[in-house]
Amino acid sequence: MQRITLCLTIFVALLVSRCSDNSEQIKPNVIIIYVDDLGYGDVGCYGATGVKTPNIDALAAGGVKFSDAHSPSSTCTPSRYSLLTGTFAFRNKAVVLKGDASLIIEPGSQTLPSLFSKAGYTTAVIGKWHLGLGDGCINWNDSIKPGPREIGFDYSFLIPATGDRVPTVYIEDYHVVGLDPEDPIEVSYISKIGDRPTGLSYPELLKQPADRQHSNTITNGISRIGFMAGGKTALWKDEDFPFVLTEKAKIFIEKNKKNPFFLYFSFHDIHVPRIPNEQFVGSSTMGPRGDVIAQMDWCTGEIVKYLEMLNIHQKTLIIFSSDNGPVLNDGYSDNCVEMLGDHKPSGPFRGGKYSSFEAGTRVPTISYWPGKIIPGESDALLTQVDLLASLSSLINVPVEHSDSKDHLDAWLGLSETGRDIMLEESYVLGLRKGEWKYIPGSDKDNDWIENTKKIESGISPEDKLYNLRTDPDESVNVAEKYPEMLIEMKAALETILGAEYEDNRKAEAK
Ligand code: NG6
Ligand code: CA
Repeated sequence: MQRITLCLTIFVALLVSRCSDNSEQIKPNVIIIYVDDLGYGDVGCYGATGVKTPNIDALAAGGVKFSDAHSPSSTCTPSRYSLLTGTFAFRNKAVVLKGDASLIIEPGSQTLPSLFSKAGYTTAVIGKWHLGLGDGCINWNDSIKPGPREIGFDYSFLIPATGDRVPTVYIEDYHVVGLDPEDPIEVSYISKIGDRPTGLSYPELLKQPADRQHSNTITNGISRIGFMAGGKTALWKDEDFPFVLTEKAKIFIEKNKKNPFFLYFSFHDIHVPRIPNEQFVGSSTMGPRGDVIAQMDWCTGEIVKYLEMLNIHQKTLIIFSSDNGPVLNDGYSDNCVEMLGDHKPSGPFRGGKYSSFEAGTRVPTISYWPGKIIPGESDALLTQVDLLASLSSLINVPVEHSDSKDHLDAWLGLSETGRDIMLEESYVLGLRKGEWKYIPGSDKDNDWIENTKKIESGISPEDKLYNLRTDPDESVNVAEKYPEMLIEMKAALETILGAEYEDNRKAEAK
């Protein structure tokens, strides 16, 4: 009798586990934790020395840590465009947007959130947006649309563009949070409006000195790009970002703990202005830039702990990554250069944000799904452009897409085979094929990146070919030594770009 009971118990347990396996396989929650401007070497498990990131390190230890995973582009808007649409940014000429730009994703088009919706998920974006809002002329005091809701998100709580651009207010679904109708918001990226002081006229009011471009309207003691009037009761406090955004994420998770959800949790950190909450001031040896890394690590840990508390961590796939590589001085004087010490934001790679060298797009990337993903490391060549096809395959709404490819097995650490050929977008395009990297010659101006940002841009007239296996920091151009490989890479890039790209380029040059 005892034996029969035992066998029955095992049988039922197996059945339950298979059923739950199946349902989990089809509908795990998915959270993309998207950090802004986080470099390859900026977290502990990737070699950071000036700051500790125990929560991210724990994700890497319990998940798959990727060594060759890439953001689609070396700047924000193009990367986010590609992440959400699965389409290369050059196809839509996506560039870093002003804070009053229109939505650059076609309403109703196929996007990551719309695919999740199709699979029965509740979807949300919380944090930095920077993909434009409205369809021409935004009235910040009215219903702001089209926006995230029109491209598949059920809920949105946004920093509309970046922390350094006006308007410095949150937008929840269609409306500015806390707006007093008697004090309407006006925004201009052309000329000064309203009577708020600017950084140029009142530098003594600033928490951090700024360059000319970041010296327009001051809000919360920080001068921004662009001018803004009104909206006094709605202004954000930069120091509150970690708490406000994490709280909104927790509320969304709690509300949806019983249904499958997709959360695109997009941090302001570690973009400029880097204004850590007092709780994190001094938590690194690198000043504000290190402190906001610690802050961002804390936010990551809060989400993981919350999933565990709700006991849904084993039903949740987390993908942690960044939208582009690192930058030090990006407009504000926050001592990031002086206090860097031996910390290497780009890790062993060359370049950084804005650059076509590897550090422009090669970013810390971790997949974490306790009980499902077997912890380990992977050298698979991956790009976030593929998350559209890969995650849609995970939730069983597979798509055929010309740019986004299904590499789900690699993203889950089940295979080391990622991309054969991979595009890296920046001010010029780069191409990877296995250990080879090609950067076409270009006559574009590189002065702004090289001299103002002090980042090696990768832009120069000659074609460049590197072998990353023997030369990971792209220091020896072997284009002349391997002419056949150069021809092969050129042809591969032309195939991706297509005739239309070349026609546009010629038309622009005229
Ligand atoms: C640049 C800003 C920079 C940053 C960047 C966008 C300068 C002089 N200004 O125009 O501070 O806001 O846009 O960064 O570089 S991103 O991460 O959103 O792409
Ligand atoms: Ca960025």
